[in-house]
Amino acid sequence: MKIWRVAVRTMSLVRAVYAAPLLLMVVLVSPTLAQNIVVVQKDKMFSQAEITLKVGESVEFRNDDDTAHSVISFTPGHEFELKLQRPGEGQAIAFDKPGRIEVECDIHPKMLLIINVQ
Ligand SMILES: [Cu+2]
Repeated sequence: MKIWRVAVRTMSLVRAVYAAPLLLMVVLVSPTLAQNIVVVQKDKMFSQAEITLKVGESVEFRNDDDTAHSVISFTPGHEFELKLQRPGEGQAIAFDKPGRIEVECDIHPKMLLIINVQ
């Protein structure tokens, strides 16, 4: 019985020794992973009017509406267009240079989102 207990204790120690570097790796790697800010399209509006992110971070657009939306920017130097998003669809886009970007939906002209990339 005593041998069994020692074996169990040893196994726990082995597990802890292996788990510690893994845990440390997760802690060290996490800050370098780009953050994903979520913007929802609902009731023909973006969920936020303005967001701020760092260079390299991305925004995920999720259509929780009952109608399709586009996601498009005509801001000089920051032009982009995501494919038409039907209800339930989502897409992410990363921003790799600083700026103030106006994002619109060309189906619903009142939809506007300002993205500040720092
Ligand atoms: Cu729209």
